[in-house]
Amino acid sequence: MSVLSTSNYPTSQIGILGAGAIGQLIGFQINSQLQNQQKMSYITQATGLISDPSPHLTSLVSQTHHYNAHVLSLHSPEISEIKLLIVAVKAYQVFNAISHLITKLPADCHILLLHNGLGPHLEILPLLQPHQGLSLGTTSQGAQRIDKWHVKHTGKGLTQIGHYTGIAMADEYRQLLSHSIPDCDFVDEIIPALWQKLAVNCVINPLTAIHQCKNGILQQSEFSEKIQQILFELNLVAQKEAITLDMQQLTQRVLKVIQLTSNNYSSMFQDIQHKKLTEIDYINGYLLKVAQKHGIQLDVNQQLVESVQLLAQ
Ligand code: KPL
Repeated sequence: MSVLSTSNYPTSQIGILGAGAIGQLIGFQINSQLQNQQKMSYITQATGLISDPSPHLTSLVSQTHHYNAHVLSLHSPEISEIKLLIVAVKAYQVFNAISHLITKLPADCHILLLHNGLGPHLEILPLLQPHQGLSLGTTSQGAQRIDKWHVKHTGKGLTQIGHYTGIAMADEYRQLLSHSIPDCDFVDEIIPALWQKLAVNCVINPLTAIHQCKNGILQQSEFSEKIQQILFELNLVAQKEAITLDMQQLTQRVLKVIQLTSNNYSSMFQDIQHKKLTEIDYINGYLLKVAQKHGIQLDVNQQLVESVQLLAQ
């Protein structure tokens, strides 16, 4: 992997909103690409005095790496210098977080949303300043938070990023992200790529949460029909949105992710276990919302949403 010179990429100009497992993994990956001991900036909703953390990451080969980071609050003056904001909060937090931050960011700050599910890109459109650039992305890298500033990288995965609206991401940041995140592709058509990831989450997340199981259990034959039904309904809606999905490839992709992450507990399973809000409204719930717009009823996905909402009560 090549190392880029730091002069063009001051990390102080890159902010990561949300210091969860994926936010810290990406922060570490960007930081490792830079040559000198610059600090990553994590923006959190915390108030009051925040001391700089000493984050560390345990790699796939169990090596622990320490790196430098700042924590900025929403009121830190440094926010006005951020040129690339990577948003790695949960889908249901995106709108609120961006609405608090948007007027403090420079007008040319490019925003990259990186979360499970779909929908927040539409919610934040009215908040964007004229021409402000927005990219969307998805990653299937695995990461687990061991404690507040210690994250374990638990699985390799593909990261896809693409332009959505406004001014395109500056080349220097595209290059930085492609060089620092393993298996990171910039794609021309990000929305179909996000629908494919949506399909993965529409299957794995609610089924593992409802059946309280690891992802791998979904390989059992009793789940095959349900998986097909979920994907069939998803494809009906995708077609109405003029998104072409190859059902055979999509099924293979979902089964492959189940196999590759067989030992993991999905984020929705974990959210339910930890009594946290789930992203169901932005996964199967997003599908229902788009289906309703087209006058389609989705019985199987509707039932999944209701079951997860019941569990979450
Ligand atoms: O993205 C995931 C999640 O848990 O949210 C998958 C790919 C299903 C891996 O667990």
